[in-house]
Amino acid sequence: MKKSIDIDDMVQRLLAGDRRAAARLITLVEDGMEKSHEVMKRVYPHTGQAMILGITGSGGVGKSTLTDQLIHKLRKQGKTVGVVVVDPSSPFSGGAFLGDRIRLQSHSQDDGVYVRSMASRGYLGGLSRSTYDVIRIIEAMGMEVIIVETLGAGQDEVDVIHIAHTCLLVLTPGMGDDIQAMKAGIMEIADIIVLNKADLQGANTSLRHLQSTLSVASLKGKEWIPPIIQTVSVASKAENIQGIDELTAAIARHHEYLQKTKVIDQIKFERVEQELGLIFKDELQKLIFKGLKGTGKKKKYINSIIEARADPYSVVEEVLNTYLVPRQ
Ligand SMILES: Nc1nc2c(ncn2[C@@H]2O[C@H](COP(=O)(O)OP(=O)(O)OP(=O)(O)O)[C@@H](O)[C@H]2O)c(=O)[nH]1
Ligand SMILES: [Mg+2]
Repeated sequence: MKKSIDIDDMVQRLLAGDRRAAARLITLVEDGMEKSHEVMKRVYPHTGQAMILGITGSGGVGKSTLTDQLIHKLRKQGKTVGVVVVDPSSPFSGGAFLGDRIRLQSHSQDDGVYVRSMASRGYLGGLSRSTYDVIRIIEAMGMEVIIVETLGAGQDEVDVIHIAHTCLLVLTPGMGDDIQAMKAGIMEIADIIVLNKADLQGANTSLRHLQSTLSVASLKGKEWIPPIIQTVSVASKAENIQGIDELTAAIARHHEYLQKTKVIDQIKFERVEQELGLIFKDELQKLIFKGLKGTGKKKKYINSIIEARADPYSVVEEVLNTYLVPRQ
C-alpha cells in the first residue's frame, strides 16, 4: 500500500529548512492534486518576507550565469538564496537546461541555497499557478532572497514583474534591433538593465543605444530610472568577472527606493491579485465541470457546438448565468 503523506509533518520539516520535504511538497503542488490546497494553506502564512528578484531576458544572454554570480555574492553577505528557473530551455534544444544544473551545482552542498527548475508555464505564456506556489514554498523554507529566472522580454508577456520586487532585464551587445523593438516596454519590465557579456565586441555601441533609449523615457518624469550595469559574468580568470558588485549595489538601492516610496505594497498587492485570479480560474472550471457531471449536459453542450447549433462562448455564458449569477 502506498504510504500516505502526513502533510502537517512535511510542512513542519519544510519550515525547519528540510530540503527533502521541500522537494516532496513542490512535487505535490506541481501535480496539482487535491492535497496541494492543504499544503498551500499551511505554507502560505509563513511567506511574504523574502526579497524577490526577477531575472529575465532572451535565451542565452547569461541569466543563469549571472544568477550563479549573484548567489556567491549574496552568500558572502550571509543571505540564504532560493532560485526558481522557469521554463528551462528544452534539453533537446542545446542543453541549456543541463547547463543550469551544472552551473548552479557548485551550490548543491550549501544548505543556504535551494535551486529548482520548473518546466511549467500557463497556456498563454504567463507564469502558471504552480510557479507562484513553488515560490511560496521556497519562501516558507526560510530563503531570504529568491531569484526567479524566466525566459522572455520584448513581445512576451513577462509576468515575473508581478512577483519580483526588483526585475533585472538582461541584454547583450549586438541586440540593437531587439532594443529598438522594446523601447516602449523597457521601462515596464526593467528596474535594472544588465548589459551582460560586456567583454564582447559592440558593448559600447549597445550601451549608447540603451542610454539614449532611457534618456527619452526618463523625460516622462519617472521616479526610478533603471540604471544600466555592464557585466562580465563568466571569464577564465576570476579577476576578469566584472560588474557584480555594482549590480548588487543597484539592487540594494532599488530595494531602498521600494521601501521609501511604498511601491513595494503595490507589488505585493499585484502578486496576490495574480494568485487569486489563477486559483479562481482553475477552481471555477473544476466546480462547473463537477456540477455538470452526471447530468448529461456537458455532452449535450459539446455536441451542440460540434453541430454548429451553438458556440463555446454562448455555452459558457449560459452556464455561468444559470449557475453563478445570484438570483434576485
Ligand atoms: N563572453 C561571455 N559569455 C558569457 C557571459 N555570461 C554568460 N556567458 C555564456 O553565455 C552562454 C549562455 O549562458 P546562460 O547563463 O546559460 O544563459 P541563460 O540566459 O541562462 O540561457 P537560457 O536559460 O537558455 O535562456 C554560456 O555559454 C555562458 O558561458 C559573459 O559575460 N561573457
Ligand atoms: Mg538559464
